[in-house]
Amino acid sequence: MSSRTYAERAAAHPNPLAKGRKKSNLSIAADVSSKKELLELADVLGPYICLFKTHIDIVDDFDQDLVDQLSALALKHDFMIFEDRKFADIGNTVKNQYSSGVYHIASWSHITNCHPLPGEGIISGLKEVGLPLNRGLLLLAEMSSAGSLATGEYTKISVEMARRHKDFVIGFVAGRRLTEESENFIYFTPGVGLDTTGDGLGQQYRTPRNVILECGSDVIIVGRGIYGPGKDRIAQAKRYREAGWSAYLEKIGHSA
Ligand code: S5P
Repeated sequence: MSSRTYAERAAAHPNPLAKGRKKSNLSIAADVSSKKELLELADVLGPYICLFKTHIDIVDDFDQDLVDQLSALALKHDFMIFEDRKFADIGNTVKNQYSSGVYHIASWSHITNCHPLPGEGIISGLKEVGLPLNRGLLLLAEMSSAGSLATGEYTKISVEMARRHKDFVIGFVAGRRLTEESENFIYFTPGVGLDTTGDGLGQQYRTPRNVILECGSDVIIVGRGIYGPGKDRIAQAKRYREAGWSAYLEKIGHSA
């Protein structure tokens, strides 16, 4: 089995965010609750990741200095920032949520995501804010949790919505590739773990190999598998990076 390389697909994508990668298809899901821990994760794991995913609203002591420092670390280690905001409201509301409030997400987060649930206006609203800033959007076409309603027709229509907004929608959060490679959408898959199959709250884990090689995704998103209780986070980040990257090399037909 052979696929096009990330570099070939990035070169063909109209959104500048799809370009420029290092040899990692690992995103950390940095779900920690203090500024100190978040910045520490970004600095310590920065060398091993292509993307740093945040839930900024779980940080107890958020301030502007946090995003200033995080942005500096993104430059230092060459990763992008993805605020996993999962917008889900009407266009006008998400526009305000994306640009304003406490977090001013659009001002620092290179990528964010939304549920297609409310219909296409959600993309149009976010685009009004994000496009002038060169931001990119991911649609949640599927979810990793048990019993997710984002399946079947919902997933199919999500893809159609993305196709109508290719200037802003750079890809999907999904469990598998849903489009031809020639369409150049990037796939980000959470629910990745090498040691467990679930978390008791509905999360379901699959391996990097399954996600990248068998299901055709591009980026693995890993949280607790890297920094969960008792884990050596650098050792785990290296392990997931290696597992994700060797699956990618196998997919494009190179030996690891
Ligand atoms: O379907 C999804 C979509 C997302 S973005 N399932 C998910 O788990 N996520 C996010 O990925 C979730 O919010 C969390 O930040 C991360 C998974 O974390 P882990 O600790 O289970 O690896």
